[in-house]
Amino acid sequence: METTFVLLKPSCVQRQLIGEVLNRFERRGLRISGMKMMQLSDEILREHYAHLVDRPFFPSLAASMQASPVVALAISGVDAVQVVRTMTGVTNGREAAPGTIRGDYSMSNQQNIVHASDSTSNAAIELARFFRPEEIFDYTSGMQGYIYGEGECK
Ligand code: IDP
Ligand code: MG
Repeated sequence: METTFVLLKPSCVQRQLIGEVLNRFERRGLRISGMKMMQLSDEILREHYAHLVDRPFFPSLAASMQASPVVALAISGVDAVQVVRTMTGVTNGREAAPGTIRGDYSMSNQQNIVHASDSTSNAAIELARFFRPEEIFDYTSGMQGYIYGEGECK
């Protein structure tokens, strides 16, 4: 089992798509192991998007991420990082494949509904940035035996 970090961006919250996007993760068989609504500070945004702070679009990106509260999620499953990244689709919603979250709900390179960790090491860093340890819950889904085959769920 692996846990990844997802942020439902203001483009998701404002468009009232929280339930719809959560439903996709749950229906896939992923487990929600942490969830909270929060308003992003300048400080956490600069850390989270440290690779983009020097880009000309950063002020606009920061404003879009602070336009409303966001929902931070810890999502668990076998290979959860890669599975969730694939479900998310490429950055630009106009180029994202239909069937992905961005490909189904976004027309934008910036207002692209979700953030998802891009590696297991970044997932660990991002989970620690947004959640205290006691806010992430390790429990077993009652449906686990029907979500994974025998021996598959390590
Ligand atoms: P990712 O979200 O697909 O991992 P990153 O390159 O890490 O993509 O960029 C983080 C976020 O920054 C994107 O999801 C998007 O909201 C925003 N972003 C990336 N490139 C641009 C751009 O060229 N213009 C405006 N916003 C951008
Ligand atoms: Mg990224």
